[in-house]
Amino acid sequence: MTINSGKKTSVIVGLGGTGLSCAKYYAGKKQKFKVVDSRNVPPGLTELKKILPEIECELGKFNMQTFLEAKELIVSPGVSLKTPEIACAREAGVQITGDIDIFSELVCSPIVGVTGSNGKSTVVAMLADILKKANKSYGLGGNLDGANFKPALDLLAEGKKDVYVLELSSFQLETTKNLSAEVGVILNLSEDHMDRYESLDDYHRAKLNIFNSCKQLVINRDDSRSFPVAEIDAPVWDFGFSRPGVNGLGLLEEDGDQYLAFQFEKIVSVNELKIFGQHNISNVLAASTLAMALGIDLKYIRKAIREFSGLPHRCQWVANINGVEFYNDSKGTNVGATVAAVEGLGQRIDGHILLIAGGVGKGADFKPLVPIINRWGKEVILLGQDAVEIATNFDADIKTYFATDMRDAVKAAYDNAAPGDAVLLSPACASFDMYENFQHRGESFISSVENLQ
Ligand code: UMA
Ligand code: ADP
Repeated sequence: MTINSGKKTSVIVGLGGTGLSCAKYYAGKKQKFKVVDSRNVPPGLTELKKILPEIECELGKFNMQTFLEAKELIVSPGVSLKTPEIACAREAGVQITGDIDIFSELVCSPIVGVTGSNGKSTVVAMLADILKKANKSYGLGGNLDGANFKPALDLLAEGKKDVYVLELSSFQLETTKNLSAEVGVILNLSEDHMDRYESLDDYHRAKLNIFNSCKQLVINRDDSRSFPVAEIDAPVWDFGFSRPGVNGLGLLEEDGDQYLAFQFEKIVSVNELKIFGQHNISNVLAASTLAMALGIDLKYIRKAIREFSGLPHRCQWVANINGVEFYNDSKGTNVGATVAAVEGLGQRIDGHILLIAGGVGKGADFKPLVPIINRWGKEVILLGQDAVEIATNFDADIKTYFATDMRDAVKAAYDNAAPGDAVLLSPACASFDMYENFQHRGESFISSVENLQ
């Protein structure tokens, strides 16, 4: 392989999925680069050695000199810009970028950028279904996981698409200075990743990069943190639970029924949706508003949202055993998500909720769980690293149980449940103290439920 000459080298920081996608892209461009990762054996190493054996890798503790001498740093989302080597390089004038800015500069088709604390994967999946119904080709990537894992730059190998739909995390947005999306949205904002950010404002600041050079905006009327903070000269669409306005979607009441509507036009009745909970109504409104901003006809939106049955591990129904329902919300990895899941399910069932929670709390404040557990809960079953810290928040009359593992947690919940109650796994925490990822945790819950039968 021929490498451009020139003294300075681009440095790809991180060799996970993102780093690997950047390496493939830079190699294709024949651009000089090296890869660094603070892990001794990063996940992308085997693949990199196979496809690009000549690329220099520095593994283990970061070397300050490498960062200071770089032409530019392409930083992976898992690495904070506050990492001392990156902060010093930035101070010294080294350019910092990320895969999303590189991607957005390359593609000509419209990009839809979706961020927010919760609901991103659900909304992008629903939007993809709408685009499919409308016969639009699309690329779906970014902060998706599991079977849908697709770093943005890997979308380039799939050929040109009519639209690109990117799920974007605050980590990715830290390095995204010029997304130039056709339409961007912050779905909602509540605490997450407080082990990486100094404050909610710090986290919010990263999210706001979604609106950089945006051509159209979507805002959530019910969450002022979804609004841009600077004046942006672009059309604004909105969604929320109140009646829809001129450029917005919302809910209309008629004869005791609730309808999702655009202006005065009803789209579907809430009863027709297959997914439940206020949070999911908000997600449907968001996906529909994004589609409208793209000029998609309402008939396609209507068809897709009626059929959408939700993603696995998000308030997913698992079983009914002797009148006790079991729901897997393993993707509830922060407090806001668990609050939404408990409220959504609490309103739906006759009995009470036995909540299985716990794991890595990421520095969160668990207090917002207290009122919803007081209102809808019967027992909280805790497991994982931050189980004790979570338990200290609850009122004395809330029954808590410390489980040794998932099987124990599920059995304990079932033993105390009565017909009409629901056992809900919605951990409010990350999973990596006990599991490979949230899918693995959800599967462990499902197999523990099967084990009861
Ligand atoms: N890491 C190091 N040293 C390094 C580089 C990374 O210790 O030098 C660690 C990080 O701290 C992190 C892990 O390695 O814990 C992975 O980091 P990465 O940047 O290599 O991750 P990728 O494999 O590139 O995956 C990233 C996103 N991961 C993170 O932001 C942690 C994936 O989102 C995303 O799908 C992928 O890019 C493609 O765009 C996952 C995620 O957990 C699903 N996201 C968080 C979330 O949703 O809450 C934000
Ligand atoms: P993300 O991709 O942002 O993590 P998901 O669509 O995967 O979002 O949903 C993750 C979890 O967040 C769900 O399991 C549910 O508990 C909760 N959730 C989903 N949508 C919302 C929303 N709009 N508001 C609050 N919580 C939500």
